[in-house]
Amino acid sequence: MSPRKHGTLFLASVVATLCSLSAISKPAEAATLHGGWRYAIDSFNDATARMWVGGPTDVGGNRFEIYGMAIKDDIAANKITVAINSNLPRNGATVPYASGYGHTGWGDLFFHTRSGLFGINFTQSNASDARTTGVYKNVTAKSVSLANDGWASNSDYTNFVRRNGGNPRMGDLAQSASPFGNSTKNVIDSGTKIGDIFAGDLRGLNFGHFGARGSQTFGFSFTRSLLPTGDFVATLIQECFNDAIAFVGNLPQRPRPIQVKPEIPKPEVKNPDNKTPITPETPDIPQETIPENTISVTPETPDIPQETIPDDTTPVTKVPEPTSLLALGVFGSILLLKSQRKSSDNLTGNA
Ligand SMILES: [Ca+2]
Ligand SMILES: [Ca+2]
Ligand SMILES: [Ca+2]
Repeated sequence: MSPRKHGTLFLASVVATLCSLSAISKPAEAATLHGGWRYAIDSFNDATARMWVGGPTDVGGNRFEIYGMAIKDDIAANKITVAINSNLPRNGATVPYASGYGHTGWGDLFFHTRSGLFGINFTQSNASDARTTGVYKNVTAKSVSLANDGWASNSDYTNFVRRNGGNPRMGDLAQSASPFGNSTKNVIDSGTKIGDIFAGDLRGLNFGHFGARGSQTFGFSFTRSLLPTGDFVATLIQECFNDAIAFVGNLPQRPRPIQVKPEIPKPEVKNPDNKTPITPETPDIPQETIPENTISVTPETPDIPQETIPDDTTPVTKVPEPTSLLALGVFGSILLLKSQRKSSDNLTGNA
């Protein structure tokens, strides 16, 4: 692949003069959530750069300085957006080398995951062996550092920065904790392309909130489900190993939609052939029998008149039998007739 692949993919490159709405910057925190983006903030003084052709190497705040990386995980849209804030443009720069000038660009963005190494080539202007920009799986990495007037090892870089007053750091990780160890691996060597990248929507991004003020901010998106869920470390290292950043993150599993359904017993139907039991499909149940919520409601016990409930502890009140009632009625009538006749007799007597 040509080291210069100036293509049409000049995506969403914006200058890092994003309005810093919050005037007060919090101290840099690793992978901090702010406005829907998570940020890994790098050391602001750990980039090395040759000052002129054949000249000495400068440390801190130069054209290679990386300030931060932000990732927005949009689960609903199945999209991940990555943004970088640095002084190095997306397509790199032509810079002084030990002899003459050369083009030094970004390495590829790697995702170190439990399912192996993934790589994202987001610029055609680098020496990646990725044929086109995009997302790659089953990736191996290699170093192109020495070909870019860069460092032979992580420790060479680290020691030089320290000796010159810089604070070497790899974003969320100590410089010595690089997933690539002491190597300067920084681009894809081999892999299988599984998806494309597309223009990133960088709304809400605010590196200035963390004091990151690189002159260049750019970003890109890709389909979230191309990566495995779970913990990851993303690393981005320049071709020369002049600065590097790591982002320690986690991609949570997409939550399943919550289904509110009543529990319906599934009768087990035996297979007449005595083979594996067949679970029948849930039978259609008339709508009115399905309660609205999952909480099963025990129907209230209907009101029962107290007197109809026999109670062993209390004596049962004897109810007169119908024949006795009839006898009482007849006897009463006779008494009434007798008394009426008696009083009638009295009245007659008095008259
Ligand atoms: Ca830096
Ligand atoms: Ca190069
Ligand atoms: Ca760094």
